[in-house]
Amino acid sequence: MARLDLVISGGTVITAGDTTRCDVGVRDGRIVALAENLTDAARVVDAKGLFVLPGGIDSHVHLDQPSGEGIVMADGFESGTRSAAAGGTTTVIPFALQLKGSSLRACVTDYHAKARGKAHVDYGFHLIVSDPTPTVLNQELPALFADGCTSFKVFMTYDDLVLSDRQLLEVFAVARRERALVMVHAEGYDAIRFLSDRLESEGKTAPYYHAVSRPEVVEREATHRAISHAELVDVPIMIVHVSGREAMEQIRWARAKGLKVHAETCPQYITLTADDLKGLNMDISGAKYVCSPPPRDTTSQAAIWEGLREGLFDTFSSDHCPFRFDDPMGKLVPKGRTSFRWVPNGIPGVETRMPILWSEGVAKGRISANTFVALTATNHARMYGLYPRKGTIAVGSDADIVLWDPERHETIRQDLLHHDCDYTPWEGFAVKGWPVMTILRGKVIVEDGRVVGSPGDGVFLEREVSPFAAPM
Ligand code: DUC
Ligand code: ZN
Ligand code: ZN
Repeated sequence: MARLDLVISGGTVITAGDTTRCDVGVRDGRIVALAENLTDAARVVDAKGLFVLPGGIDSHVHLDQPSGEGIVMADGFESGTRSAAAGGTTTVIPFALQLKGSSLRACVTDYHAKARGKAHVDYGFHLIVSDPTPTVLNQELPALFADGCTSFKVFMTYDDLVLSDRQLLEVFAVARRERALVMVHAEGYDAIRFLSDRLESEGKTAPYYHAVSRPEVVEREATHRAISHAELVDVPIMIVHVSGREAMEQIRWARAKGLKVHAETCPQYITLTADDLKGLNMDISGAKYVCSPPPRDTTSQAAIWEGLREGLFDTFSSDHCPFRFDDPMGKLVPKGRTSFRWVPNGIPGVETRMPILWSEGVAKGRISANTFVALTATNHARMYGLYPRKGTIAVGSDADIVLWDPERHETIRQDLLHHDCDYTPWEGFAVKGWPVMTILRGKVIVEDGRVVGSPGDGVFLEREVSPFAAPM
């Protein structure tokens, strides 16, 4: 065999299906050998005592996304993917958002320009459809799917994004016809508006009331409605960022009827609660935890674990949606606006996603290491048309690998992280298990917490049609 570029030697290779002691041989950015005693390589990395995992895939992150007047997202492609790489993630799929009144194609062109030459890890784009005009539905979406953006998200809430039931049905029908995978943000617009108005009129304006304005029933109702629309049109859907039992019950019910409903959850729903939004005595610091759906309570966390164990959840994503805290363009409620309603929704988490799931899941005996790999990498690749190029360790796959030290203790702190956000919701959170090396297509890009790769190492991924999209 010709000389290898890289050998990862002496580690334990973990995939979604297997755990094997073997070396990994890499040439030209791909895995070319899984065998014992590989030695003839330009570089040999000693992985004794470490786990060798597929690089993480985070299929739900927001980078450099327009976020409303006067508000700026903390991370663009450079800092967001730097943070991803440091956390063991080698592929991200952020969202190219259509601004109402704009062409979706133009938004995607802009988004390519934002990403080009900046990314430390590979990336694809989901689309966000906010204005489903006939041109968007019949020309732009089909053309963008053909260009490798094979999934899109729709919202059932937010003034700038919400689609009516009629519009949801129309975009679902296009997804069926074109074989795109639809992701749904399931929270009901009118119920949130009603509750928010009532809370404000009672003077309940602190960040905590964000959680009160979006109770589980609001998520449950929208989840049921999305499922019913998908049933009418006969199209599979993915319910993203599921926060607790109520929405899960709708998903179980749908699956029992034979409907193709997929589900994602996130670190916030196994580690945070609505009480975190109270901050210090109901002050603005609670805004650091404002995200949607909001974190619930410890009973919901237990329900989410049940779902992670039983396979209800296909993917575990960060929903990294970073806004700086001490910044008038971030979480600090913009001038003259006085309630939770104006706090931008979202928290940073692309770097802490894998350590949190490993520590709370694998180290605490709740899930196996193989399930961890499925939830953080393999299922994302399968769901979004990247498998087997990404998401596994197999001959022929891209050599996207993270070396994982299962014994390493860390305390998550802002100064450890690589994002451009100015806080982490997990400040002081102790974890066991940490990524010690990240490799992208055979190139070491993070070593012992130091980012040694460069912006531009990551490339755009044209994704295949999802095998979970509507059948031909
Ligand atoms: N939905 C997301 O997916 N991310 C952040 C905010 C939101 O509402
Ligand atoms: Zn959402
Ligand atoms: Zn999101």
